[in-house]
Amino acid sequence: MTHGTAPAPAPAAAPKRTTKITSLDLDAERLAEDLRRAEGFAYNDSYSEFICGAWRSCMLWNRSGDLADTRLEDFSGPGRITPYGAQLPYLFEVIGDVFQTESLKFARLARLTPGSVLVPHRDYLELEDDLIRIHLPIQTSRDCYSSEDDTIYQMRHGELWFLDATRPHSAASFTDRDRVHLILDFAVDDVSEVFTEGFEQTCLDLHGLSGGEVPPDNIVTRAELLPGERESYVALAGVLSTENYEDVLAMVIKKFFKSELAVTDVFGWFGRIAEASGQPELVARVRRHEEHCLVRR
Ligand code: YCP
Ligand code: CO
Repeated sequence: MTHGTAPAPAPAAAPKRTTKITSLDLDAERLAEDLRRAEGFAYNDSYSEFICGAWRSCMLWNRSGDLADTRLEDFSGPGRITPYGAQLPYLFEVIGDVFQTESLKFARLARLTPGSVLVPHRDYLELEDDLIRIHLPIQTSRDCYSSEDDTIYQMRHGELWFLDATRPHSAASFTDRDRVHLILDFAVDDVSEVFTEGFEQTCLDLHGLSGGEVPPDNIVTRAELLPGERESYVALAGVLSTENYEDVLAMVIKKFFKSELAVTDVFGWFGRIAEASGQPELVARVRRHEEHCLVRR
C-alpha cells in the first residue's frame, strides 16, 4: 500500500462458517431419473473409520477420472469426470450451471444408510490444503441431521450449503431410506469463488451471504440433558467389548443428536465408558480413534 493513501475498503465478508447459500429449484423428474440410475452404482466404503453403520460414496469427479480412486488426495489442475459422473445428465447440468468447474477437484454422491451416524471428525487433515466443501441434499428427510461443533441442524432437499468441514462435524439418519447428498470440493480460498457468473446473477440470496452461519430455521433444538443420564451411558461399560465398540459409540453419537451434549462429549463419554470397562486396550483404541478423526492422520 502506498504511504498516505486510505486503505482499500475490505471486501464483503465471505462466509467462513457453515451456511446455507440458497435453495435450488430442482427439476423433480430429471433428478428422480438420475437418482434411479445412481441406485445401480457401486459405492465404496472408504472412510469407514468415520462411520457407525454405512456411509457409502462414489466419485463423479476426481484426480484421474477413475472410479477406483475413492479418497480425497492432493493434486494440481482440474478434476476429471468419472464414468458415473457422465451417467447423470441432470446433475452434470446443475453442476455446470452453478459452479466454475475448473477448480472442482472432487464430486461425490454419498449415501448415509438408515440408522447410520458419522463419528464427529474434521476433514482435509491429511491434505496439504483445505478445500471448499459444498453439499446439495438430493434425497433426504425430516429425520436426517447434521452437526457442526455443538450445533445440530438440517440440510433440506435442494438446499445448497457451504460446509466448513475443518470444524468437527457429524451426521445422523433416523429414517428408513438412504440420505443422498451431492458433495463437491473446490480448490479455492473462499466460497465466493466457486460460482459461475450466470448463477451469481440469478441468485439474489448470494448478496445476503455475509458472516455465514446456520440459519435459525435450520437449527434443531435438543432435549435438556437430565441428571443421571450421563451415568446411565457410562454404565454401558458393563457391556462394552471389541465386537460392539462401534455400536456403543453409535449410541453416544445418537444421544448427542437428541440431547444437549457438546461435540467433545462424544469421545468424552465414550472414553469414560471404555475406562470404566477396565479394558486398557479399548481406552487406547478410543484415544487413537479420536485423534484420527479430530487431530491428525
Ligand atoms: C469426507 N466426511 O468428506 C469425510 C469422510 C464422512 C464425511 C466420510 O471425505
Ligand atoms: Co466430513
